[in-house]
Amino acid sequence: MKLNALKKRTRRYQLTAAASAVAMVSTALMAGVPGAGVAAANAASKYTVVLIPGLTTDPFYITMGLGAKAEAKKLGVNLVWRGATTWSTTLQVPIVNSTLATHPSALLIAPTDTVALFKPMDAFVKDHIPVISVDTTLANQSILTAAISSDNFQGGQAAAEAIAAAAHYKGAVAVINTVKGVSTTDLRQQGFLAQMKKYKNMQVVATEYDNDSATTAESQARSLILAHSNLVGIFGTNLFSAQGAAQGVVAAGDKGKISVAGYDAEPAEVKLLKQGVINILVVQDPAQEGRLAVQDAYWALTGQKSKIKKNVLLPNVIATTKTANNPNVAKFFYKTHL
Ligand code: T6T
Repeated sequence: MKLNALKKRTRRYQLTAAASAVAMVSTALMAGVPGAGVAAANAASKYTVVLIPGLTTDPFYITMGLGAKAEAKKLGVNLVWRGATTWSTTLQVPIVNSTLATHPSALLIAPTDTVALFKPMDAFVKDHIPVISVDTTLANQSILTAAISSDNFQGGQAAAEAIAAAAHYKGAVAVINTVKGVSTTDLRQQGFLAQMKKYKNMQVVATEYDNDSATTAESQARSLILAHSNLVGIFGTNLFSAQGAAQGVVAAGDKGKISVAGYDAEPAEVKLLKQGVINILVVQDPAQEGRLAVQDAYWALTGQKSKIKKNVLLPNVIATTKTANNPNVAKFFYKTHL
């Protein structure tokens, strides 16, 4: 399926009662580092599922790992967690390749590039190992057993609407994105730009790429503020971009003047949201993504493929400065430890 077709999908996930045929055994879940071997699988379980996140140090993926771990425990499969500590295709590809050498039962992965990861992931499929993308995905999804993500296009639209409303639908805005060629953040940007087009008195004056670094995003925000005196808002398309954008606004002394719409919800972002520096956070449900990915792998391995939904887009949760303390919102905020 084409990547942009994702945004048209509105199918919501369904949790089906987990199959109980396999006895519950303990789960192996370990923080991985580049070059480290796959964690020892529990010999008692028949299945070992490897989860390779975009990066292991990001609370979004840590929260995903927690959901996956809980589901693996429930289903009695071993879960191995390994990946690079920074967002890097150059680092992720060899990790994927070395994981294949261990012949896991299934691969769950957030590919760091829509194209570059196709071949390494396809090598699993050629080896009859099911592959499920979780969070990010490939441009060519034909090889995937399933693709689980959030509604990223809608999230970008929600961010645009929040900034526009705060500025009374007038003024200049900018996007601070991570890296080109990432399915999730590309779609968020597309959603944001599409929504902004609807406001005739608003202009998008810049789109920056921070390479997933909050420090870079902060200096980009400061430069944008200096360069555009009519700037009314910045959209940071992920955790690091949003955090950096907000810190840039504070450093420029423009809190309250320039609104920030961000993505995700790790502690520093939540603090900035409560302080009113960030106006809105588009919060995802990574724990649920992790649970669903493990469940799909289990179904693929146990002859229950008909239960798998090929494309799942989870709805976002919108957190604002006003709702940040609401327990129904706060329960979605991300965890920082596996
Ligand atoms: O926003 C998430 C994730 O959805 C995206 O694909 C990459 O960035 C995050 O991990 C947050 O840092």
